[in-house]
Amino acid sequence: MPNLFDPLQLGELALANRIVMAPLTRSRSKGLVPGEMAVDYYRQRATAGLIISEGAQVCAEGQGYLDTPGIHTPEQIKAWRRVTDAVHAEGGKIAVQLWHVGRISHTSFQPGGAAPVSSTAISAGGKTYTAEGFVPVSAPRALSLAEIPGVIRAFVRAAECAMEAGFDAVEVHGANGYLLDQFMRDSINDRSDDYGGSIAHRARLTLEVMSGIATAIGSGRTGLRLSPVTPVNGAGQDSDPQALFNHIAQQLAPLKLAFVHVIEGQTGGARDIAPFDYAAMRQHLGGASAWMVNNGYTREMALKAVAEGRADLVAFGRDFIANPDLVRRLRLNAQLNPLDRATLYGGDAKGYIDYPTL
Ligand code: 8OZ
Repeated sequence: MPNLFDPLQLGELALANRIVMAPLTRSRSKGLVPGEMAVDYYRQRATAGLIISEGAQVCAEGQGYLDTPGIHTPEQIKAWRRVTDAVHAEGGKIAVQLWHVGRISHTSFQPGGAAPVSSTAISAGGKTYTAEGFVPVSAPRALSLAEIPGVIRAFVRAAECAMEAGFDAVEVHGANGYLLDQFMRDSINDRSDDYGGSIAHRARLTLEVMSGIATAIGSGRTGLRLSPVTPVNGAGQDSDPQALFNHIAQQLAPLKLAFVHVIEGQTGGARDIAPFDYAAMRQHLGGASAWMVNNGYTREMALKAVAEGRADLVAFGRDFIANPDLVRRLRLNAQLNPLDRATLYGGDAKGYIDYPTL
């Protein structure tokens, strides 16, 4: 029987176990560059089978929150190299999450104070955190057809920057109502060109990004995160998420990505927010990629999901923030440190690199 604590060959990566540190925004990157504390933070968590970094914007337009790191400038590559070297020195593996927020942004983050870009000109509603505190997200501008190749190029270039920075892999952020999700869902995408309308058209940008990256850096170092039914960030619900994500899985199969990472239910919330058959979606992948699951997994749930073959890997978010030695604690069935929510975003070492190990 497969075991959560056993090694796994994930595409090109030999992982020590199947426990993944989920991508987690921490908003501590002053000047949009990961700092000295980030080196310690990730090093402390290097016993994860795989670390997936916090979302890193693939271009300036991809930023939507204060102090999130980028992965598109020489300075950012250099800073991330310190992080990947530290994780590798501990024997760990680390992927960077490639992020474009689309309309979940504010003009104060955008080059020239321009409107954020999206599939649509309709606002997501809700707020984002800026230098001035929480403010409503800005009204977006719909990308023109001619601009779409530039978005794909930004993702591919960022993946190349990630390889230069020493990352073992990349995870494309296709979840949680950000840019790629803004194209996939008909609850957001109101286009009438080749990137809107039918399921095939709405899936197209995500699939072109994945294909472009797999060609550039190798499919065995490429993964994708999806969240078929989360309503966060004004995403609502697609009219037929099962058909949409079955199609995406089927189209991904020939790419043979290292992994597909699925958030089950509402991100950070109810696992049963809406009906969705994840096993059916996985079947459309036809075993082409490892299947990574996430959202509120306990030790018991994770052990069972892997043993029963329902998942190849399990990603833990909040537990990894509060427990740098989470893998050891899960092995020993030891108690977990509680999460301090007040120190999740921004701030200093407190709640970042001072959680105790056993
Ligand atoms: C929390 C705060 C800001 C961003 C996501 C990247 O939900 C995020 C995020 C989470 O995927």
